[in-house]
This record gives sequence, structure tokens and C-alpha cells, in this order.
Amino acid sequence: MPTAFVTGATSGIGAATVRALAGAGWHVVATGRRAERLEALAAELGERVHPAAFDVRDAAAFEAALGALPVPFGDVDLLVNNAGLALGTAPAQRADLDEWRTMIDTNVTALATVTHRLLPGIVARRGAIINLSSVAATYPYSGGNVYGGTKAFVRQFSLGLRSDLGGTGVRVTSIEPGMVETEFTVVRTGGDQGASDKLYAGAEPMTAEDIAATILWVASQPAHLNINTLELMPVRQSFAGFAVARE
Ligand code: NDP
Ligand code: 8X3
Repeated sequence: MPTAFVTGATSGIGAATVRALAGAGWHVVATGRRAERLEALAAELGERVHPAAFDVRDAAAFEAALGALPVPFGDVDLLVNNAGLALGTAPAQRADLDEWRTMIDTNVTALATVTHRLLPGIVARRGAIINLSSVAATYPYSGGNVYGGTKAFVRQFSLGLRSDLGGTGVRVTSIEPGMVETEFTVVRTGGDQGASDKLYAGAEPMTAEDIAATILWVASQPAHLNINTLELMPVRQSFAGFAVARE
């Protein structure tokens, strides 16, 4: 069976994606910083899952983790670039610059670094890349500033990869979810579980399993078919109107 490399597998969409892919018979490298969660996932799912703990922003740690991958986990067919985060909801003029830098380092620089490193092997195996963008890439909202910018990068980078990879057989998809209940909002609010519960209450948000099933479905399409972009929302989520700052 083929091998997938899933970043951000300690929680939410990434953990659910590891479960979905392993359940479908894939070998999966599950990555993230929290090693104990990766070990628990590997213990739950068996020898098809290999845990590799590192900070995705640390290129040397990433390289060391790659060097330690046992056969067949080093031969990556599918890269799921999922590790990412939002920090803060303040308007730009009151935002924390360190939070902006962390989002850019993680959602943009690290994603590009991982992709660049694994791409030659993925090309050789005619594999696939699935990137986690967001509805925030397309629809701006107050406080979304740099987070939305990073996710717009992910979407456009995905489409650019498709252009560059024409003729190689490699498939690239940008997945663009709206509201998914994970640890995303707890992280964004600096650990405020109450704020997270309030955001999702009564909204019937999507689940990590919904997105994981979509990722598995994308990965399972016939080799001649590419899903370029895929936007998903809960039925209860929709679009805001334009804002007018009246005198
Ligand atoms: P979670 O907070 O539940 O999971 C985020 C994952 O990213 C964790 O496994 C975390 O692992 C990992 N991660 C974050 N920073 C790093 C780092 N520096 N190094 C390694 N891993 C890191 O959120 P979601 O599952 O919701 O988010 C997954 C992706 O989906 C993100 O890219 C997010 O932007 C995107 N998304 C989420 C939506 C939502 O509403 N939830 C909607 C649209 C897109 P650890 O902390 O252990 O390192
Ligand atoms: C997460 C979705 O709407 O909170 O990417 O930005 S949103």
C-alpha cells in the first residue's frame, strides 16, 4: 500500500486523517510536536502508523525525522500539509507581531519547506499533495488578516504547483473548509475553551472526521482526475455582507 505523510497529526483534522488513511490501508507517517499524542495514535492504529515528532518550523529536526523513517515510510506518495494555526482575532492595527510571524512561519514557510523537500520523491512516484487552506483564503473577515493571508498563499501555491507539475502525473488539491470543531479555536484564543465552546454552540460545525473523509476521498480518485480546490462549510455557516463604517 502507498505511504502518506501527514503534518499536524496530534489533533483535529490531522489525527482524523491519519485514522482514515490507516483504516483504508495506507502506511502513514504521523507528525506534530506532541510526541505522546503521536505515540498514542500509533498504539491505537498499529504498525501502519509511524510517529515522527518535530516542530514543522525546524528544518533540521524535519530532516532528522526523515532520515529516521523505516521502510516503507520514507517513500512518501501522498503529502497532507495540514499543520497550521491561527493566533488572535485582533484587527491588524492592534495585532501581535510575534503571532503574525508564528502563523507565517508555520502556515507558509514550513509548508513550503516540507513540500520542497518531499516533492522530488512524490514526482518520482507520481503521487499527490493535499494542502489545508481555508475559506479564510477567499472570504476576508475582521481579525482574519494574516491568517487569511497565509491560507490564500496555500491556495495559490497549490494552484501554482499544479501548473509546475503538469505532465508529471502528480495531483495537487487545496482543501478549503469553513468551521470545523477541533482545537483550532482553543489555540487561536490562547487556551480559552469557553470561547471555543461558545463559537461552535448551536452551529453544527463540521467535524475533523468530515474533513478526513473528504481527504481520503480526494486521495482515492482515479489517477487521471485532479480535484483542484474544494470548499466546504457547515450548512449553518454562510457569508457575511460588506461592512460599512458610517460617519
Ligand atoms: P488543531 O489545532 O486541532 O490541529 C493543528 C495541528 O497542527 C496540531 O496537530 C498541531 O500539532 C499542528 N501544528 C501546529 N503548529 C505546529 C508546529 N509548529 N509544528 C508541528 N505541528 C504543528 O486544528 P485543526 O485540525 O482545525 O487544523 C488543521 C489545519 O486545518 C490547519 O492548517 C488549519 O488552519 C486548517 N483549517 C482549520 C479549520 C477549522 O475551522 N478548524 C478550517 C479551515 C482550515 P502540535 O501542536 O502537537 O505541534
Ligand atoms: C478556519 C476557518 O473561518 O475560522 O480556517 O477562518 S475560519
